[in-house]
Amino acid sequence: MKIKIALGLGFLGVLVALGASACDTKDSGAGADANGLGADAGDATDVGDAGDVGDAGDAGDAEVGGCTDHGDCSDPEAPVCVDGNCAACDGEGDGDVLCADKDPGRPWCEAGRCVECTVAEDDCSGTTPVCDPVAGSCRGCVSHHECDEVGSATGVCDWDTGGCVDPADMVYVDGSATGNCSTIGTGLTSAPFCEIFEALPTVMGSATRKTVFVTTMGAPYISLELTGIGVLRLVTRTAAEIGYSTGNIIGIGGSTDEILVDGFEIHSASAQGVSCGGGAVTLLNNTIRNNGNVGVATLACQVTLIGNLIHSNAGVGVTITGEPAILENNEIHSNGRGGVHLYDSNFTAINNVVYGNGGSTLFGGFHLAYTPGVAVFHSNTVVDNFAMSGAATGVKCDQPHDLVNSIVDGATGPLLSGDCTAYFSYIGDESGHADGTGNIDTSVFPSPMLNISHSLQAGSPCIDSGDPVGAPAYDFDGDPRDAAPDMGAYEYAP
Ligand SMILES: [Ca+2]
Repeated sequence: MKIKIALGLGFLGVLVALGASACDTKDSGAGADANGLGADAGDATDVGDAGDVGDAGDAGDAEVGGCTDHGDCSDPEAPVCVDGNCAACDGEGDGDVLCADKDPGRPWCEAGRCVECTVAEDDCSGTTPVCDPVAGSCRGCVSHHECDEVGSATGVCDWDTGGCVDPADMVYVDGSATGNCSTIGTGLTSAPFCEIFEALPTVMGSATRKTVFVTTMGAPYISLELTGIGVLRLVTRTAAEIGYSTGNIIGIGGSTDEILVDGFEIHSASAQGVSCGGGAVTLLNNTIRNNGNVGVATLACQVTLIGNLIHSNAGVGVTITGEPAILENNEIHSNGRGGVHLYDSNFTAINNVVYGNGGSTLFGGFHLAYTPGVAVFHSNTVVDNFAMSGAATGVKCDQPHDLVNSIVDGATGPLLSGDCTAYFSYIGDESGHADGTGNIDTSVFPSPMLNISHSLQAGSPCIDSGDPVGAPAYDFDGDPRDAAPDMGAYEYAP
């Protein structure tokens, strides 16, 4: 109520009309109030109620409009009908009883609103275990930490369902010197396996996705061949390392494999960090670095990359060929042969920060080598990449591609080449591409004004200059974007 009161009499007037309109519609029985907010202004009874509404500004009085039952009260801040007025549920009587009477699905009174759940009541479960305090409703988890908060026994969020993983679907690996692991362990926390490969036979062929949870990695790991495992979730919350392979570190290749790898540091292979030749792979929140060839290389494998740091690989950071790819919120930098190569693949690339990639190479940041289908390039920041003379340091478009709400900049160019068209973007030079609508004129604004992290400085021309249509709800950091989204991966926060 405080917020609405602060908005002043004009807004209260709207609330009055809303209450009166609902009441009149119900009374008439015809549902014929087609005129909306102003239609009932002449109703003397409702105007009389408006006097009560004016009192809402007084401390402790939350009544905001006439009603005959709870169903007349559509404002979530005044959801129940008390003494003929819609009111907050915590004013008079037992608020929980009032709310349950109105809607058994929202039976709790919390801060004046009727809600499905409260954090204190711990009444969310299953695939919606988290009570969202803003919405007052149960939702799926979005982090492992949230599973801790709701008292999950495993502390692992199931990204497929939104639920926290059931203990029965966990297989533990703990190779710490002080641990109690065994090569013939059971995978329970009381008898974990020492190494990942020892745990794999217990999950192979499972109809449901089992979780192999790594607390501490044992002996220095060489490589992990996961082809033919089936559905598997491989998780660590301690950034356990997998590295030093003489080939690829993680290999996936079975057409029915669905492998999710979450939270690891995957590094120092002589070949690829992660290689997938079939099925599907999801990489979440991993660091993939310093491998001798490509960081993530896939062929005919469905790929989802979210929240990864992919850097300092000798080859390209990410090479995807032939199957749909989703790349969101990744930081991809300092890879020797370029940042991201998408070849003959439908793709969605959103909120990625791509910098310092390439050298004497055919491209720097992105190479979009693709037959048009689904192609979304939105809200990416691609800066300070390198390429051979005449090649695009930013984005190379082999076919027509739209770059939207993005920043492409750098000291060497051309920044774009081929058939790129920019919309609502900052492109640091005017050559090598077509201009759609909404772009920033770089002769007027010679710099996008980025911090070292590539977020936006105060006063950047990219602030509030993106297209709201199709903009992602969140930015690189997971912070919500406002109604006037910024160009690039970051939404500016003062
Ligand atoms: Ca903004």
